[in-house]
Amino acid sequence: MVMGPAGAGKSTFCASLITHLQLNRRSCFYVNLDPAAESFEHTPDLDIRDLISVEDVMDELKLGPNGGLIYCFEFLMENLSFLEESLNSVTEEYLIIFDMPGQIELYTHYPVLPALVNFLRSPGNLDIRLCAAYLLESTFVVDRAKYFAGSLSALSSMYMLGLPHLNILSKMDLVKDQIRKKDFKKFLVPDTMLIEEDPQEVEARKAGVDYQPPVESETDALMSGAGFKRLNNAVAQLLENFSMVHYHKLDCTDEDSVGGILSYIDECIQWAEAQEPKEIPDEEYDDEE
Ligand SMILES: Nc1nc2c(ncn2[C@@H]2O[C@H](COP(=O)(O)OP(=O)(O)OP(=O)(O)O)[C@@H](O)[C@H]2O)c(=O)[nH]1
Ligand SMILES: [Mg+2]
Repeated sequence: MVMGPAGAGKSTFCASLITHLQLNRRSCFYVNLDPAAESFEHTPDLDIRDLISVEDVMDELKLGPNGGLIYCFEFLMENLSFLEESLNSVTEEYLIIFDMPGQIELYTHYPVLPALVNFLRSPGNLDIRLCAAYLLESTFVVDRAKYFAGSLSALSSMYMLGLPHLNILSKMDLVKDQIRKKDFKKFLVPDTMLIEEDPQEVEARKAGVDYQPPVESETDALMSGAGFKRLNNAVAQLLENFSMVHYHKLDCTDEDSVGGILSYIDECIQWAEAQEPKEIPDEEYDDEE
């Protein structure tokens, strides 16, 4: 189940994953659960828009995009046979890829996703071995506050869904020339130190030049005051105490990177263990003789 905030690269990752699976002769079943999606590189095998679309909901019920999305998910929960009819016949050989919407409330506090996950994985229903792939843009590391806010959203979705969970920093091609590999390593496990240090001061120290902090406006002064720092530290400490969020790197333009993430997913859902042993056709024995 590919999740994460708006524009994190979920649909692009789904497309790269499908291409990779096809090249490796593996079967996959692509489910679009974003009722506001517009276009796809690979046509979904099952599409929530065939049941309900945000556009229709917004027109008919006069809701905004977020309210419309929540309505669509509630409607899906009342019509689970839509999923059941198609997914029932998908065998264990298939990797089922759910492309999720980017509204963050789905992953932080709204109870509809845990209910959907329970339906998909419970043995009495579809009995799918699920794994969450939570994407966050790697460009967030440039702005520490964004990085920590994103990491908190990842933590809350881990906590809320209780699924095997992979956190992924996407779009690595955008940062790999800007941040050295060694410096990037620090962001793979959120660390309280990261919120305490001033990146410009660190750069200046490395270059051996004197650093003068910029003159602060009144708002800046408030945002860098002792109370604000303590609050930020407490948030960062929360992540460190739970010690649940660490990241894998993903560059969708690099096939090896997509393959690497797939191997983690396979491990989480124990894909290999679920495969039936394949019988070797008789002709192959004849060839060897
Ligand atoms: N450079 C680069 N751009 C990417 C990558 N992945 C996604 N993008 C771009 O980021 C933008 C958003 O990508 P999407 O895949 O639509 O993101 P999404 O998470 O599905 O977005 P929503 O469904 O709207 O929440 C698009 O312009 C993509 O081309 C990547 O690995 N590298
Ligand atoms: Mg998308």
